[in-house]
Amino acid sequence: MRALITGITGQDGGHLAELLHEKGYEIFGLIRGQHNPRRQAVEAEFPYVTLIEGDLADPTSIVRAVEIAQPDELYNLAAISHVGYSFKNPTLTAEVTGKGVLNVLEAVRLAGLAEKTKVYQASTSEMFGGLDYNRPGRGYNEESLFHPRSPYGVAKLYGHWIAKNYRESYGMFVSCGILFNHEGERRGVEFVTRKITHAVARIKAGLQDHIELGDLWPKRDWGYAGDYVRGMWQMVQHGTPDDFVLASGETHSIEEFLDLAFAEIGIDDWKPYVQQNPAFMRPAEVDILLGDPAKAEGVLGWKREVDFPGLVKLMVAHDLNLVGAAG
Ligand code: NAP
Ligand code: F7E
Repeated sequence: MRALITGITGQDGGHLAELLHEKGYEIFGLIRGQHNPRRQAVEAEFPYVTLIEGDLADPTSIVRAVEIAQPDELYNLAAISHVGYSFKNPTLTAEVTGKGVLNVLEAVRLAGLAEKTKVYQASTSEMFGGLDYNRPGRGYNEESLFHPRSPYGVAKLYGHWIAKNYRESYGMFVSCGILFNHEGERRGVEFVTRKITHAVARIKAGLQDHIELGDLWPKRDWGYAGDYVRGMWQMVQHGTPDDFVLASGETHSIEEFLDLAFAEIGIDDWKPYVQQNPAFMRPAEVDILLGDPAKAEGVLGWKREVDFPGLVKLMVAHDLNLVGAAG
């Protein structure tokens, strides 16, 4: 089996490359930029991945990548994925995170692979927006209304609908995973969970004395990325293309994340170590996200293995090792 992963340098790209390698796939990864600073790290960690230069905003480069890879499965994970950044670069976000999906789907068609290549599209819980919390206590599912609250969420919603449109119009196998937040040791330090665990480790090591964050009350449905890429693969192996929510079914505030992360280094009261900085607040916030993964669990047999405390523990342990403060 041959797979093409866009977003190979990202968190999910790394976990998925590992999973597909274990399963014996020949893996191709799309990498952007003349001199991508993450290239060396990817080459070192995943020597079995063949890198192909291309940019989601450049349609011809995607056609070329698809022609080279001739993939049985294409996982479209590339995106401008940071919600805060998308407010500052909304046009670029629309081009890459939104229209980039169209470029991928068209590339598959233009390469004559519409019947062969199964496509996975990385949709997101940010499409729900948290305002229309219409299933209290149970969480959003595949039937819930969308109300995105950021340029990122709006761009992803375009990607989601164009993916469904190609499924319906051309009979292509295109499945959309509506994934709630998933984190882990590969998460970028610009996201709140990793920012916290990295800072906690550095505080333990005496390398910094506080952390600056934005709003602490928003709640997220956090899971472990390794569990979620397994769900992506299961969606693509399913007999028919469809949409699936992957979520933990629990929601926790950033304050709760701080409680557990600081407890790992023996600090019960984190307040003296946290300062609020408006620079990390967003023009519109998603207050609460909670997902209902019943369909994925029932139809695909998907099950997460890492729970919320386990996630915080593994991230802090990883970062303590990273900064040399373990033990
Ligand atoms: P990530 O770590 O931010 O990775 C994003 C990837 O996209 C990076 O490899 C980046 O490459 C690549 N990329 C950005 N712009 C590109 C462009 N113009 N052309 C080609 N590649 C480009 O994201 P992630 O957490 O792995 O998430 C994977 C996907 O799932 C994303 O689409 C994200 O929006 C979506 N998603 C994530 C979550 C989550 O909680 N993690 C939840 C729901 C959905 P560079 O190295 O070149 O920057
Ligand atoms: O923010 C708040 C922030 O940036 C989580 C992406 O993978 O998941 C991710 O999007 C919450 C928000 O993730 C800081 O305002 C407070 O309420 O870690 P985040 P996100 O926005 O939920 C979804 C599902 C995706 O699809 C996205 O691609 O934390 N927050 N203080 C902060 N957030 C950040 N980044 N930095 C802070 O200092």
